[in-house]
Amino acid sequence: MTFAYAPAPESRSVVDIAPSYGLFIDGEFTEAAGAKVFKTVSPASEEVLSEVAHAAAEDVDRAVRAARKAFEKWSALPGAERAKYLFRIARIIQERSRELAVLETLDNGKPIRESRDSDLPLVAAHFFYYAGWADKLPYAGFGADPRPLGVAGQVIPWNFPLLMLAWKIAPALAAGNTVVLKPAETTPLSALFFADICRQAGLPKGVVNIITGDGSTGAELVTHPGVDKVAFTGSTEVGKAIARTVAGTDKKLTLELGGKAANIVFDDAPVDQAVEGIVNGIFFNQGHVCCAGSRLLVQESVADEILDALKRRMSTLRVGDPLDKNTDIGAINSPEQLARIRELADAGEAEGAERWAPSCELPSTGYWFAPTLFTGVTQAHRIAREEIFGPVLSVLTFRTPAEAVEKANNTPYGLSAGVWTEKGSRILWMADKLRAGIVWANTFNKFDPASPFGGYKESGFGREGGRHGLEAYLNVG
Ligand code: TXE
Repeated sequence: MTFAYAPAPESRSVVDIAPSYGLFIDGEFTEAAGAKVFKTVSPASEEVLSEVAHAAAEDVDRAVRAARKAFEKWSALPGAERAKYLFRIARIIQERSRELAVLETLDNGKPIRESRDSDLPLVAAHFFYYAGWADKLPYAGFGADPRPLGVAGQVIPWNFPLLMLAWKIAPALAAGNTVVLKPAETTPLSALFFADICRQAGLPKGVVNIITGDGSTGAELVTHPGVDKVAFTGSTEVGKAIARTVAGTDKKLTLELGGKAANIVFDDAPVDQAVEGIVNGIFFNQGHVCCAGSRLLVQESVADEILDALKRRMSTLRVGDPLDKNTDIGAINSPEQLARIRELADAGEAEGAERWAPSCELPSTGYWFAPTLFTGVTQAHRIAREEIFGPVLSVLTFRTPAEAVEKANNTPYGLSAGVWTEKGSRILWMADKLRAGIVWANTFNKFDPASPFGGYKESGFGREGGRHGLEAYLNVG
């Protein structure tokens, strides 16, 4: 699939950020009850970008009621009519992609090259893809009369704010549900711009509602009795807490949680290609990626060669201004996340692993972490077991394919894995043995709206994307 992209954004002047934003409920921006607000900050400059309403419990209730009211008409529309709105939204996203890419980079800290070439095209692609499904539901193997679930309460994280929104909203609307979505507190802006896009597309009032706030707002949303389906992407800890509160209710639930993926390099892998895949696997989006290849498993016989090439490549990575088109690694999204990364990296050193980072000067304001490599890592080390969610790679070695599988699967997570080898039979064998929702072969971090994405074990359950992602918003039968 190819899309026409806007030319490279050069500065933040292409986006007009208002000094304050309200909640988007029933097609209108409104103040929060009690007028509580919070600030959203650029992680690269520490500048306050805007003040955003903090939803109170009564706002959550108002949003759920608006979604419930809108559900009657929205779910009764012919699928082809719902598709028209989704196509319109997709086209507006393309038209406004330059503005949205800059906005996302400002609020999140990710390099503009990534928001422009990866996030925004995928966001539009998801709306196009699910628009195509909306009028085919009765003929797609979901039974003669698949029905939407009702009101979806969706809580998303800060690492891919607009893309996670698209993953959640596009299938929900295509299936005939209405939505109340809460973006993360450090990256609320692109969801609020999306609210404006819904208005621009003429989407009926109440079909999409955006409520901003912290975890308490998220908790109020997922426990609200008027919510029929809960979809959450975030930490495993919060996901488990949500699963406990949803258990015993009639709500449907999908969870997309953490990961500790192995990127497995065999001795026959082309070195340059594998090194690019390793770099992309762990340094894309500063490593704030649930499916990041955060453990490198390299076959012992080529470990030195791969590590030498990897260090040379890491020395060329540019860390700094996310709006600069030449930047490879942008800002860490928040001081809290930076503290988490530092704590785990320090634990790696304290536990005896060897730390290496290229010499690079980090800006004096903002939140930054240099691309970092740990060798001499054992499976007992915290950096081999816990999700770091930052630009930190833990290197382990193996001798046989069976040992690689054993080490790759030795984690409570099971979201993704990568295999680098020229042997097709080995790829198939590994894909069968690896306990991961996605196994990439000779590539990494490849996404497509038609492919289901989701985890085994503590990485969550349910799938987003593809036909499976649609089914998660339907009563089938
Ligand atoms: O996550 P939280 P945080 C992992 C990653 C990271 C760690 C902590 O390892 O270091 O989690 O990140 C909302 N009920 N991932 O603290 O708290 C919250 O407001 C309902 C992996 O940011 O889970 C935000 O909108 N909602 C992950 C969203 O949940 C609640 C992406 C995520 O925040 C809530 C992000 C509650 N009780 C972090 N508490 C991935 N799978 O990609 C918070 N929230």
